[in-house]
Amino acid sequence: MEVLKKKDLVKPVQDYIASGRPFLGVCLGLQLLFEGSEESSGVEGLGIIPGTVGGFDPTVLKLPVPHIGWNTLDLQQDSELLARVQGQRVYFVHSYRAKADERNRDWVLAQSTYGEDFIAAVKKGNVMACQFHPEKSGTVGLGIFEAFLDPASASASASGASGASGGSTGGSSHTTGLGKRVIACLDVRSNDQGDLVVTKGDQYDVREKDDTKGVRNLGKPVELAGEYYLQGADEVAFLNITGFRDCPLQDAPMIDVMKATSERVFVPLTVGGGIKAFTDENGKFYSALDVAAAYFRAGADKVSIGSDAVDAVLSLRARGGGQKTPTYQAKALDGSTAIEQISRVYGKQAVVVSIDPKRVWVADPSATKHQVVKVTDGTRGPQGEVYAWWQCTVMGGRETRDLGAVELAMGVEHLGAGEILLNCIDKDGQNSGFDIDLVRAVSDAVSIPVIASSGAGCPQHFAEVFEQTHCAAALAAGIFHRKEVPVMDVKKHMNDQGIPVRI
Ligand code: 1PR
Repeated sequence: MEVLKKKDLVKPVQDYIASGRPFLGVCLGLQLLFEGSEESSGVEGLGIIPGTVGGFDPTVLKLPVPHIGWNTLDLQQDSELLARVQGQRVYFVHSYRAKADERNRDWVLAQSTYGEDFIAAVKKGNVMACQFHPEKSGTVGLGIFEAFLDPASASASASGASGASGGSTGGSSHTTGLGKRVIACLDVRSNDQGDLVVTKGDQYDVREKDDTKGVRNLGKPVELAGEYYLQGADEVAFLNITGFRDCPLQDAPMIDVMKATSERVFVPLTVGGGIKAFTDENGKFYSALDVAAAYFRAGADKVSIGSDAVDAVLSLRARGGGQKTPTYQAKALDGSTAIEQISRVYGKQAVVVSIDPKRVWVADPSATKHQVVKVTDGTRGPQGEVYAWWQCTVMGGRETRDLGAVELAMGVEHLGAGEILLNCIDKDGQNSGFDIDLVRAVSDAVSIPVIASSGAGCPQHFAEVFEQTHCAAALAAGIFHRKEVPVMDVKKHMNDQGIPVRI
């Protein structure tokens, strides 16, 4: 609303809608149609639909917030717009939602459920809007835009629609509600010849065993992203693994990768590596928000912050003390961190924090100030230890910090991060399964979604991590790059196990 007001667009938009010409709002484009939102109290919306937008409350829902991922729709009216969506999942990413009531019920085109029912789409006359993102919902979503542009052809094709979704094989899922996500990850860096390549490490070491061959080269980023999209990946993540030492806005190959990818991949894209403030050699300062904004303009949906998040939480703790189980609630936020700045402007759902922890064994929980877990996966430390904590690292595992992964996760949630990408250096590239104890410890400690990462070697590993922890998504790299298992086979296995998933 601030931008619409600044550009004198409030009245023109209201007049356009009143004229009866076709209007399609997406996400905030739906929320703006209401009278206001708890997200910015006192700010008037466009006032087209009666009611106020409220927030999902994780303490009431007992679910992570933001609501991120692929969910099913419950259609309340017949419409060409959503005719082809029946039975398919579409992509949502939001912390605020509008609810149906007696004043706005005639507007409700579809509802969805996330611990409670909320409005997923509205329609009255020629005014339509979706809370979900058609542009990120694969071919199902693109079909919604086609239906908006050409309603007649949409109703004709709907009657014979097979309902195939973007990158799916058209198989049917027997579950409803939010699906667990499967994310394909591309670790990207320049090889010794200076070409940007997808690489993959073993415990973060990306060089071939025979070092004369240099950095492992597994393909081209844009092509591989396109392949995983067609295989049914729910999201694609790019991590510029040497981003911490480059200036991402100067020599900007990752920006070009995002632009090219977003023209052919219609699921959410995350980019990480080097999301931090920097000063170039001419002394010009760029804030982390400038860097993130360049990536969002290039087509990224989320940015992932690694090393800078560790520093941010260490300084938060320095301001408020470093107790064993941190409760950050009382500590003032000063707006100085990248997480706070980016989430204020783009919303917390756009800020992922990537954690790169290493397991540290301890003989006894009293031997460390960090939050310790009794390990259940049968592994033991070198002296037979059964207790461990996971130490945060920075710069791709090159340096450690005196901070545990659970403490970091709680700290970044407090700073305003919307999601956690939880890697594990010990498990990376090992194909022995996710570190279930780590994923459980972190996903139980926060109320934002956690993406389990590192170690996937077969479809059963994905089912295991979803069955044994509260993680919202699982990410893998090597298993897909080595072409051992296509993404859709993982998802079919999950579906066979009764895990909700988009297939
Ligand atoms: O610190 O903000 O510049 O961000 C750097 C980013 O680059 C971080 O997200 C960090 O995780 C990542 N990164 C840095 N070095 C490496 C490396 O591998 N040498 N990659 C690296 C991290 C981990 C996962 C990997 C999973 C799954 N890669 O993303 O894809 O472990 O692998 P698997 O399925 O093959 O086991 P900053």
